[in-house]
Amino acid sequence: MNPGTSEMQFVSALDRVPEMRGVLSLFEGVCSGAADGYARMAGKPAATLLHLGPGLANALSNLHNARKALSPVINIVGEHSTAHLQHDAPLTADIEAFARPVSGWVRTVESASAMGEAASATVAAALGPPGKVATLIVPADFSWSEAGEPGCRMPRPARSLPESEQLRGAASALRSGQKVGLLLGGTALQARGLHAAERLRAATGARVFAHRYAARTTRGAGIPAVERIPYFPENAQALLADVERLVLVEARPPVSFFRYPGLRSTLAPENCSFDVLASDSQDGAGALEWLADELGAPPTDCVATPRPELPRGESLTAGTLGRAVGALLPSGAIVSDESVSSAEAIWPHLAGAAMHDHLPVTGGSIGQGLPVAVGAALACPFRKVVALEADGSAMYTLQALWTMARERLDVTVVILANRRYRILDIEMRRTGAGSVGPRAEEMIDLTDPAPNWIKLSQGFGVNAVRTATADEFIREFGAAMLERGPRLIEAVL
Ligand SMILES: Cc1ncc(C[n+]2csc(CCOP(=O)(O)OP(=O)(O)O)c2C)c(N)n1
Repeated sequence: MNPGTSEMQFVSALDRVPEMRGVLSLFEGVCSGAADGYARMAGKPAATLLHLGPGLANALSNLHNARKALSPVINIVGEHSTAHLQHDAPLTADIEAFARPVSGWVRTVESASAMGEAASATVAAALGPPGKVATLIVPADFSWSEAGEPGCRMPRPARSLPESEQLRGAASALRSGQKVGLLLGGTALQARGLHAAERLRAATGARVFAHRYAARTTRGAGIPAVERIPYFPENAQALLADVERLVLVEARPPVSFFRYPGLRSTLAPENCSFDVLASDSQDGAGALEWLADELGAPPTDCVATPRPELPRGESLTAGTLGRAVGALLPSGAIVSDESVSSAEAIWPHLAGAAMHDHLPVTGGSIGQGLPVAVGAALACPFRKVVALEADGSAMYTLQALWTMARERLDVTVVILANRRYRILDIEMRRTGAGSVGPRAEEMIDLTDPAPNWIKLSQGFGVNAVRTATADEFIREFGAAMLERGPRLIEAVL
């Protein structure tokens, strides 16, 4: 939360309602990203408390990411007192208009007596399925007026299995003799769905792909590996080139992040047909299990990807860093991944790591990784959280470090310090925008001055070290995995 005058009753109530844990963030984009991270790991919503239109506006970017993640998130946004709105006071804004594009549900409470029912309705809207961003706008005077009864407790609805027509359609796709791929997204990318998909792969030869921007993927030892759709469309189209039929499991037909001159947006071959096994509100894992049983696919032994070798004596690159993280990550870790241009070099090495959950940026809006790490650590206090953070992206919401220190969260932040918006070098070439002259270079370069991550981190109360070789990184990251509490490791790439 990041409260203001119109939310004072709410803040005061924290001392009378011990069931509600208030966590202060120093920027609203941290609140919204943390609520997303919490939802991805806990499977139930956290709430943000935001101050009027401007507070909500600061939270929008990570609410956009939360919407793409299908995370259940509740925003409680204070509004001026009803009698004050007519005066267009400084903080007056059209809060509903700010909320609508990122919210699946918006409501301004109509009266003090409606507060309880409105709160319950907000929780129900957020839960879905699929999860939604649900925004409740609360005029200040309703918080100081006599209210009605508290709302009812809202049950978490179970996802239902798809209709039998959908299930049978997918079964006939897998029996068709065509080259079939399964594209998994949403909740299907956790252990149950992945094991069922592996049975289908082993029994039918179908390939198993992971939607790139799904909220949470379980990976590592004991979890069947899947092929993740690559970032660049040429690579993605090459991976999918042989697929004749794609069975969608809580996923949509895949598209590239951007369109480039001379390339198409869609990633599956143009003549590929699609079968929807489960929509994003249905039980994809249950549907995969049904399908595996229907096709008589026996249980499989999971072929383990070997743990990567420690890159001793090597230089520090995204690849060697990925190997070190893959080798040293403890079982049950949570990886918040905002590694941007380093992602492709790191990703394969984490397949051989101990079992962990991987949380990517879901909506392309950078500044998400540190807040998501905060939320994941709040949801899972006994699991190690590692944030792999490109240095440019980390700057957007670095106030998250202060919340990590304040709440003593068990988060290790790894700053991938290439001191550049490196992906933009690549995109400049790919879009055919032209060469990078000295003025353009200034829009991509982060060396003049280079942000001092050690001082920034220490300034927020998080211990920090700089590492410039693979050996130094192995030492510091290894130590961080054995101790609890927040710390930051700058990896100079
Ligand atoms: C909110 C937002 N602003 C701007 C961008 C455009 N953008 C994409 S990546 C990037 C910089 C990436 O730099 P960094 O995080 O250091 O990663 P690197 O490319 O160096 O790996 C920018 C500015 C974006 N995606 N989202």
